[in-house]
Parts: sequence; C-alpha cells; structure tokens
Amino acid sequence: MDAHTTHDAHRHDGRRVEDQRLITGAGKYAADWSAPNQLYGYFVRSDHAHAEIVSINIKPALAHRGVTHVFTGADAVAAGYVRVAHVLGTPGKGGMKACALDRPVLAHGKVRFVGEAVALVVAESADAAADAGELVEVEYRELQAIVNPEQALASGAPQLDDAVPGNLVYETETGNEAAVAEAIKNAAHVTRLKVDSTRVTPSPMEPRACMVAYNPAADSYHFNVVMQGVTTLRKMMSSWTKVPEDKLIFEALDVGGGFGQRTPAYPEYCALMIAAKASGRPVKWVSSRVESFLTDNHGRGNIAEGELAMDRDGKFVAFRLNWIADMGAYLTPGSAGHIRNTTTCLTGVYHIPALYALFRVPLTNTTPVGSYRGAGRPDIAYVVERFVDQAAVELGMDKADLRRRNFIPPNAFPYKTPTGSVYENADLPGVLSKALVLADWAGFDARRAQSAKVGKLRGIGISTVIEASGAGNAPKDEVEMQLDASGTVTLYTVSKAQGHGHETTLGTIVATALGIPLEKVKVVQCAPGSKLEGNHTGGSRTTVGVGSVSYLAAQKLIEEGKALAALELKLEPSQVQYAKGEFKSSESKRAIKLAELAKSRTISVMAEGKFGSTFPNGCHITEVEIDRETGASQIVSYCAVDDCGVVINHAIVEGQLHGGVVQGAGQVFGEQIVYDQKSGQPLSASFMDYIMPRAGLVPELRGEEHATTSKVSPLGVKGVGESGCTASIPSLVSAVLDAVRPVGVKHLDMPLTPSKLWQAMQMVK
Ligand code: MCN
Repeated sequence: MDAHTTHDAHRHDGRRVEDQRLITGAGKYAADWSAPNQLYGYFVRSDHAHAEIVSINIKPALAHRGVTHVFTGADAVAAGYVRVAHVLGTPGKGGMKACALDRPVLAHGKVRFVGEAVALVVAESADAAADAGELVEVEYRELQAIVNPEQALASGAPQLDDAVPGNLVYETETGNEAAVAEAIKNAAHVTRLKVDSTRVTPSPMEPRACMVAYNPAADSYHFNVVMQGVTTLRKMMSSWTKVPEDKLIFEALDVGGGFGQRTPAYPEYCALMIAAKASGRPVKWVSSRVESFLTDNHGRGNIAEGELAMDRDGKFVAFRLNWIADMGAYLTPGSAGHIRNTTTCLTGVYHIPALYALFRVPLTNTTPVGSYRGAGRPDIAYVVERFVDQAAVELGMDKADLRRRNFIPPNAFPYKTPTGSVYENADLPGVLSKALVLADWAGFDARRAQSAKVGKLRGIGISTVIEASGAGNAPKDEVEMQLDASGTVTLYTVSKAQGHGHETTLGTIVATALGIPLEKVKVVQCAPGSKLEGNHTGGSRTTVGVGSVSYLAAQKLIEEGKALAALELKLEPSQVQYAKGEFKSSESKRAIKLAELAKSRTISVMAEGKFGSTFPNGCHITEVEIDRETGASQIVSYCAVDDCGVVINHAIVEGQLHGGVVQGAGQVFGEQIVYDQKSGQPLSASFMDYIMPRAGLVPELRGEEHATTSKVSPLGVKGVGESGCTASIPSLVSAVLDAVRPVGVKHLDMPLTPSKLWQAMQMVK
C-alpha cells in the first residue's frame, strides 16, 4: 500500500483534538506557570540606539520595598554569559569569518539598540519590580546610531565597532560571477530592479515569558518558557552560559504562536538563571507587548538589487543579485538561515543557467533579526518573482506565459540548481494550469472593466514559488513510542507545536499506521528531561521529520508486537499478522489485542531517521481592487494551488495556508518596523502604529492540492507551514502593481498602505 492510500483509508475528519482545550481557556501557556515562593523579574532597557554606559546606580532600586536583587552587565560578565551562539560559521568571501560581537545577557559597556536589557530587577511582586526598575539610574554617553543597512555599508559611514571594519559583519557569495557578467553583456534584454523585503516583527499572540528555578542539589535549571522545541534552545542556552546541556531542563505545555521567533535563546532567559541561582528562588518574567516589539527577534529585512537577463525568446540566461541582509545589532542563530534558505532556492522555479549573488550583512543599531515564517524563503521568492513580473512588463508578455516558458520542466527532476540544491520533484506546469483555471485568468479583462465602471483599479497578481522544507540541524529526528495496558499508544517528541495541531496530525500518522482510533494515541511534546534528539518545529520540517519517524516507530511497534504475540501463541513471528490493533494467525483461533501485549509491562520502542529537504511548491493568483480616491486596496480574489505532497490532514493544511497567506498579506499591506533614521528610535513599537492584518483583509481563500509524492519521507509528505507566506507576498504585490501600472505607477516597495498608494498615484497624475 503506498503512503497516499494509507492516509486516505484512515483520514481523520479534520477536527483538531487539541482545540477543545485551547478554545475553552484550558490551555497552559508560559505565563500561566507559577511556583511556590517565586520572585518576579523586570528588565530595565536601553532607551538609546547606541550609547556608552557611563555608570549604573542600582542603590535606589535596591532600597525599594520588596526588591531582593538588581543585576547588571557586570553580573553577566562575572557569570561569563557574554557570547551568544550563531551559525554564520561557514567561511565567507575570501575566507572571511563573521565578525560576531559579544552579547552579554545584560548590556555591559555599551548598548547597541533600543530595548537592549541593561539591568534585571527582582522583587516579591511584578509591580514592585517594575516600580523599582524606574529607579535604576543609567548614565549614557550617546553615540551616533545607524539603523539603515545601506547607510551602514556606505563608504565613510561612522564605524560602529572597531571589531567590525566597515560595519561589515559578514560577506559571502555564490555562483559564477564571470559567467553571469558575460551572459548579461550578451543578453537580448536585461531587467534591472531593486526591491525591499521589509523588516517586520512576527507578533505571536503569546508574549515571551519565562520562569527559571535553580536546583542546587543537581546544579540544574528548570525553565517554563515559550519554545518551538528543546534542541536548539538548549544548545544555545548552554553555549551562551557554559552550563552543560543536561543541566538545562525545559518545560512548556501550550505555546501561543512562534513563527520562528520562539526558537532561539534570548538574553532574558540567561539573566533569569543568574537571578534564580543568586536568590535561591524561582524567578518569573512576562514580557509586555512593547518589549516584544523592541526585543523579540525581527524578521525579513533584506534589500536586493540586480539584473535578470534573457534571450530573444524571453528565456532567462543569467541572474545577478547584490543582497543586503540586515541582521541588526547582534547575530542570532537564525542569521545563517536567512542566507542559506535564500541560496537554496535562488533561482526559484526557473531554469537559469548562470547565477551570481553577493550577500552582505551590515552591523546596525537595531533589534536583531532572526527566523520568521520562511526565514529567507519568502524573501527570495519575492525577489525572484518581482524580477519575473517586471521582465514580463518590459517584454510585453503575459506573466503566466513568461513563467511557463522558463519553468524547470517536469522531466528535469530531480533538478540540481546552480547553487547545488537538488529539487526532488514538482509539476510546475500542472500547478500553474490548475491555478489559471481556478482563478479564471482568461476572464480577468472583463472583471477589470467591471471594476473600472465603479471607479476601481483592478489588478491580477501571480506567483509561482518553491521552497525547502524538512532537513534540519539536529543529527537525527528521534521519537519514543509507548504502549500501555489500556491500549493507549503515547508518542514522545522533542518538537513543539505552537498552534499547528501536531497532537492531531502526528496522532493521525500513528493511528493510521497502527489501524487504531485517534483517541487511542497520545502525543507528548518536549517532556521535561527527555533525552530524545530531534529538530525543533520550524522550517516546515515536523511532518517530514517527526511525522516520518512516528510512522517508522509504529512499524517497529508492530514488529515487536508480532514477536511478543508469537510467544503467546507459540508460533513463529512470521506466522503472525497485524491489523487494526490485533495480532492474528491462521494457525490460531486466538487474537491478541495491542492492550493485552502490554498488560504486564509498558512496551517501548524508539525510532530515528535523518531526512533531507523536500520542496513544496505552488501557484497563488490574486486580484485586488484599489480605490483611486483613498488608495485603499481590497483583496477580491485569492486562489492557491499547492503541492505539499501527501496531505495528512486537509483542514490543517488549509488552515496553515490561510495563516501563512494572512501573514504575507500583513507584510504586503501594512506591517513594517520603522526606525527614526537619525536617532535610531523605533517608531512602530505598538499595535497603534504597527498595522497588523485584520480578519477582513483576506477574503475566502480558494485552494486546490496538486501533489507530487516525496520520496524523502516514507509518508510521501512535504512541508506546508511556510508556503502561504512565501507565495502570498509576491502574488499580492504583483496584483497591486498590476492595478496601478495603467495609471503610471511603475514600482513600489512594501508596505502598500493606502497613503503610499494614494501618494504614488498623485505623483504621476
Ligand atoms: N501537514 C499535513 N500534511 C502535509 C504537511 C503538513 O497535514 N503534507 C500538517 C502538519 O502535520 C502540521 C501542519 O500541517 O500539523 C504544518 O506542518 P509542517 O509543514 O510540517 O510544518 P511544521 O509543523 O514544522 O511547522 C512549522 C511551520 C513554520 S516554519 C512556521 S514559522 C509556522 C508554521 O509552521 N509557525 C506557526 N505554522 C504555524 N502555525 C501556527 N498556528 N503557529 C505558528 O507559530
């Protein structure tokens, strides 16, 4: 039976088993954890973008009622908590090593962005800690700040740190520069463009929170914290603090959104360790939303400029990019991902023989940038698709035709890209054709004319994208499966859902493989102290990785069960068959149920696997209407055709796409982190001035699946968690530009707010 049929045979009705708990307020999030005798932490934060710390006076704060301790950068340095791990480890251009600045968990000597933690006040109540925080006196000597990544790299820019010459943290390149230069010189047409994948903040619903308790007997630390899985967090915390990994124990039950931002270690967690150890009591901190804006890693923040060259027939011959990846004041573990994920799909879904890209990472006085839903994937898809759209306009060609003409043909898979990635499989023309029909591409002119009658500008947008899912940094993905006397199968993982419905989907994989009801499967994620290895939930890899090993574990349980049943039946294991929770043999009248096997002892099996990348892909076609009088846009049609391989749960996949699409639309139409260019002060640090998408932004999403089965996973699955984000951004920008192009607006960067569109239309009047 192939993977597809297996899953269709036992398809769950789509309802998520975790929802009853989550929507009735029975979830337990990080701030819900409390411990007897706990203290409360409050962080005093820098209000300067770049300054020397001349002095800190903590005495008035210490004297405040209820305050037990105040910690500063000196304590962080004394603890040795100064060097955060990052993974920009591969030598860059000319063998360059990344100039990663030390990052004490409480600023020491200097502050480098607004919001950086300077002191931790610990008190008997959260209010006392916050009030005393106001009494910490920090004297700063302000230094010139740079928040604009291009200005940071410009010649003559002020040097932000002696350790980072020219403010260039890292530079790397890929491809063949000479071949590209030659191809561009000889090309029939060259499209030139500069696009900005704007800096945004992921904004999960649940703000960061962390409670740390120190156990002196074991010299260990227990964390209740928002997270996306244990492995990356534990490694980073250990490397920052030098506390061995097995002394760091993490616990979370529910997590209210992560989007990559909840993966890494943050300085606050390490500072709380200092406090918990010094006070001998658990210390709890819950972030405010303003702190989230200032200190949770931001996302995107890329500027790309380049050329796409083509021959007389519109066939792409070369692509050159000059890419600036703003990673802020300090590197984060997500920093490398931004470049790696971008490079993996640098030519998108197209066959482009010659390629060269230069990536530069500047030092700026801004919040660090980390992974955000796609972590480089939406950025490169956006850039490539903008180039292709612009080329179609310049050549006077249909946007869909130009894409089809340049697609990697189905028979070229597995396809090795110029950067060395191997795309496993895809049916790009099939996906496109399905989407064109679904969206009634051919009927657009009539709809545009209809909109014009009511004074609206209508535009159609398209994106055809591919991205990597699966793989991961962990040496392997591992799960444990236990069968108990009640017949319940419990699956243990070290990945952690943040709203994805893994209790349902991983449970479904196991229930399907064992032929038992989903109610008989329990999924336990990140049990404290678990010794399992595995990737965190991110990179849309949980289904490919953890899902696949869960399936393998079920197969092992069946094999082990056959051996045990054979003993009971006095037969050979090969004489025993298994189906739907029962072991039977034609040699015996007796059937043994799973539960019976475990009546005297819990049966446990482990499974592991290492999975490579799978490549989900899709085509999203969107239509917008723009009001000429106000510049307001409305999405009037959203059609998505996606290939995420075999689907485990159709409702969850649709939900994932919808969520991703809305996040993409948020970036396109409103979200943007803005800094004052002179002072470096953030100007969008609350939902008053940071425009989150509202429920009405994206109308009904019409979607269809177009699966090609992955061979990387025994389940045939590819990831889907980031697909909506990756495809929506280029498609929606394409639609808006298509709408305003007839009135003379040729190019705009996100966010496409009403005022920006209105102003652009006024300028060309
Ligand atoms: N799925 C499926 N069939 C497939 C592929 C996936 O049924 N062929 C299901 C999965 O089993 C899972 C969900 O869809 O329940 C997403 O699966 P997958 O693509 O494997 O991605 P991950 O579970 O690893 O999730 C990570 C991905 C990323 S990288 C971000 S960021 C993101 C996202 O998912 N953050 C999210 N979706 C999110 N959804 C919520 N609610 N909250 C977040 O923080």
